[in-house]
Amino acid sequence: MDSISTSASTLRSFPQLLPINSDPSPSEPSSPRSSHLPSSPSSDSVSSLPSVSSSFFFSSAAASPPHPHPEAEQIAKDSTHGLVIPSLTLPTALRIPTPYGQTLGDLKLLVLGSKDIGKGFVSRLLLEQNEEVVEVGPWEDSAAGRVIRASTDWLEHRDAHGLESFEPTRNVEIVELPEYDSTSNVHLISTLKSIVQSPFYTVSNVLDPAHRPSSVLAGLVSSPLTPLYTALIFLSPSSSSVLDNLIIDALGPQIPIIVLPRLVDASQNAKLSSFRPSSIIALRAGLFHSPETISVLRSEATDRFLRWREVEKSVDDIHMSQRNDTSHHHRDPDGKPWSKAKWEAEWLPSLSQDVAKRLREGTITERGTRRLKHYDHVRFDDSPRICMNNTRYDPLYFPSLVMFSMSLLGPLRARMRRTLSRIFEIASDTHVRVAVIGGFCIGVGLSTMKRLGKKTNQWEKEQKADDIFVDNPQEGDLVIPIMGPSGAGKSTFINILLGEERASVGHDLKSHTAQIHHYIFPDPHRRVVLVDTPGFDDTNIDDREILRRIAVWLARSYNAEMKLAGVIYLHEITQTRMLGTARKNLDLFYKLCGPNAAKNIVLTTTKWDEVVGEVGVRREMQLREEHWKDIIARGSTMARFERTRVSAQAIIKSILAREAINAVQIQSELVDIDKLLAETAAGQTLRYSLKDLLEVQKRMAAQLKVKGGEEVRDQIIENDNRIRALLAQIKALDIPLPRKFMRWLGFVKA
Ligand SMILES: Nc1nc2c(ncn2[C@@H]2O[C@H](COP(=O)(O)OP(=O)(O)O)[C@@H](O)[C@H]2O)c(=O)[nH]1
Ligand SMILES: [Mg+2]
Repeated sequence: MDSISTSASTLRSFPQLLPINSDPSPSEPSSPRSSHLPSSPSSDSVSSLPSVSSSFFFSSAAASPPHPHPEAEQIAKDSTHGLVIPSLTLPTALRIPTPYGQTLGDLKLLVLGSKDIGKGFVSRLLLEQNEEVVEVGPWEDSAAGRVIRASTDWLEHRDAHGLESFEPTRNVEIVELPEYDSTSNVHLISTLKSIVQSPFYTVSNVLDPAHRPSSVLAGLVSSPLTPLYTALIFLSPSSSSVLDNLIIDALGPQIPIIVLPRLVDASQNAKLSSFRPSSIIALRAGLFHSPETISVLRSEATDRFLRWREVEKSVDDIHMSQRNDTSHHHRDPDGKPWSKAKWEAEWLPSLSQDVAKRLREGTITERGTRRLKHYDHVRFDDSPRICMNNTRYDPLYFPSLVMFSMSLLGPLRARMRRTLSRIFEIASDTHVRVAVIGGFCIGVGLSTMKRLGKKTNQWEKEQKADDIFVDNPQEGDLVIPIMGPSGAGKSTFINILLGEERASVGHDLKSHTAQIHHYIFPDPHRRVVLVDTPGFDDTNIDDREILRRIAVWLARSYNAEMKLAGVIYLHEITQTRMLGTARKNLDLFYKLCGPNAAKNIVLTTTKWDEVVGEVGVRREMQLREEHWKDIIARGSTMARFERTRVSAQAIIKSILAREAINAVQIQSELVDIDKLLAETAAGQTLRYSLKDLLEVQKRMAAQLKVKGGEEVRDQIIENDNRIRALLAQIKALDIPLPRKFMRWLGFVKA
């Protein structure tokens, strides 16, 4: 019913709209996507029409009214039918496309919402009374869900007799995905994933697998005719459920998600599109009136696709190497044999998490088979196709058992909810109510008495006696943390800025910077506190402890209402690639700061005196366009520290000119939400990266043991020590089970 009323009301709202040709497979147009539509006639009289438009009357497709009988339709398709007398087939005039509509390109939207949320209104609001839309097709069923296609332009078409006709471009596609409810389970997510990923295979099959992500590739894939879905519009209920969050978690890395109404929970924001309209009207304005918004969405979709492609490629590589350990034919683009160890070092810690996850999923489509499987699809059928979900459901297969158990979680929770509501029913008895209220009051009284002493936040329990902090923190103080890998030049930056050797430089055994030291920068208006932080991967102190020190320092300063003027991130321009340590530091830095702090971040390159010629400039460009791209797009700036006081002062000056912020992500996570350190985004990222490292060390241990002999004995011992240290850190970053349970029940914010 919904579909009928939508089409009907759409038609009503377009008085000039042409009757819709319901033929689902219009013949491929021969002309390019440009329209030379003559000005729309204002009256139906033949004499008032411009001469060129006489061809309208001879067209058989879009410009003719629907034919009541199938036979008639058959005749209509025959071009000789165009020879009927014009006045008898006078059509309504075509709507004139707007210049923007003509250049919009393909817009493919997925709409997802839980049961009862009424998804139909989104497509109605997007298409109705939209001046860019010149034609709306009927609702159709597809494998992905109900689809409606609309056009913002016409295609000029010339048949064998040289007669023109105009066909709708049908370049806007809105797919209503199947609705779900709280009893839906993991199958839903894998189905959604395969829908979102179906065009990924189409694109990936036509690309050279050896070609790594580059700006040229990104530019091509994000063109206006890209087959990728532009965005997923997620209609979330007022209180988002665990399943809603799971969906955002799973699909956020695959497609730009736009949540309506805008999500209140800021912790999910990093996974969403940067286009966050406040209403459907704002969404429509962004999609149909703003070329910038569309290009942002397309490039976000492309980034996600390219990342997916990297993960798939690595998974394939691992499979190839497992199948054929002495792989002669498998070589990396430089012609050297592929080395797993090199690959691991290169992708630690970020990408390898995704690869490891994909390997665990067990749904690998290996390179050879995937080619074969999708070849015919690419060659003969360019329409998106859902990839079959390969998950195995052998009841004795361990992942199946896990999946099965997970599918029970929804009903289990529903059951608990029912039990609780039955308890409430019993409580409606007066006597029981009096007793319950009495008990409740006593409980509240006791806990208030306990809390009256002092409420201790989780982060306060992480403090240690030898932590150093500002003596008398004040509300007006401005903090500038300086972060980056060890040896990036943080201490040198501070010394040169202050004009004296205050911070100890280089690596003495005590690793001076491992403690967090602060220095006051002279400023007449307020106190500016520079914070010298240790980098992750300090030789003497483990990463968890470094995270603890930075996190506690920042939480204390936020708690004391000190503000953040900005954050300086230092990176050596001498680094040839963003590998291992550099990558880990950058990932953790992003998670510590969160996307909302981007405008106050200065990404600074150091050691320019150590690079020659154009090398530094080229690397700087690569940082801007690749590794720092997202954060720069959110407002971060780049600077060079040239080991001079002037260049250091310029950086501080540019930070002090910005509006200070109250808190970066980890500060609000610890102080406002009262999370455990292990629950923060940075804590979780560190845990993942430590686990990946553990895998590498374990594999190394196995290799050393196979090798055997006296000479590797010391190495084995050292390796075992490293494994033990990693296990201890990972354990310290585990979220305790009772706390997990409370989070699951929603008593503690996840
Ligand atoms: N050539 C050169 N060396 C630098 C520069 N900045 C720092 N260094 C050296 O890099 C090493 C590490 O510097 P340090 O400030 O301790 O780095 P931190 O670990 O980030 O505090 C020291 O030996 C510094 O002398 C620079 O701009 N150019
Ligand atoms: Mg230092």
